Amino acid sequence: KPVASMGTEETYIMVKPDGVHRCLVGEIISRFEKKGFLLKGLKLFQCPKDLAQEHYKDLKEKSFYPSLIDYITSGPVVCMAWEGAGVVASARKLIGATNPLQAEPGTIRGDLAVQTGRNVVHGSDSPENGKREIALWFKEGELCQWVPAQAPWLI
Ligand code: FUP
Repeated sequence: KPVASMGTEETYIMVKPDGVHRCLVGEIISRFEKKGFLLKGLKLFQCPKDLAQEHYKDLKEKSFYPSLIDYITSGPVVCMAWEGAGVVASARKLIGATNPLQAEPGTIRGDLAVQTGRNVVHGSDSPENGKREIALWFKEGELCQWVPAQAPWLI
């Protein structure tokens, strides 16, 4: 079937190494599934240093940048591409504030994390960055263009 979802938005979501280590992968994936977004790509992946640097290049001048790169490359991450109307902003709401102590209860970080430097999950901050990050973390053959036959209303 052709890509009926073409034109809707995509975001890059990543369970960071602390989330994988703490066995929160299923819990985090579940939040996006239950919300009703469409999963387009998913893999467990040990991030090389150069990819981490490219992903976070806008933060290069920050004091926490070296420790951020060490953290993201410290163990496997779970890379995901999710699609849906308004998925970028909605996923950021589901994720909550960067500092987990300021994140609202009910959000992923609000419920599951305490430290900014260990905030369990990443979500793209704009549709442009969603596209950029999905292209950065996935090869073309790793993404599925599909429409769930039973639930086309999801997208
Ligand atoms: P977010 O978009 O919520 O992931 O936040 P940012 O893009 O501002 O920051 C990216 C990552 O840098 C955060 F997830 C954690 C790390 N960070 C720090 O370690 N210290 C800070 O003061 C800010 C961000």
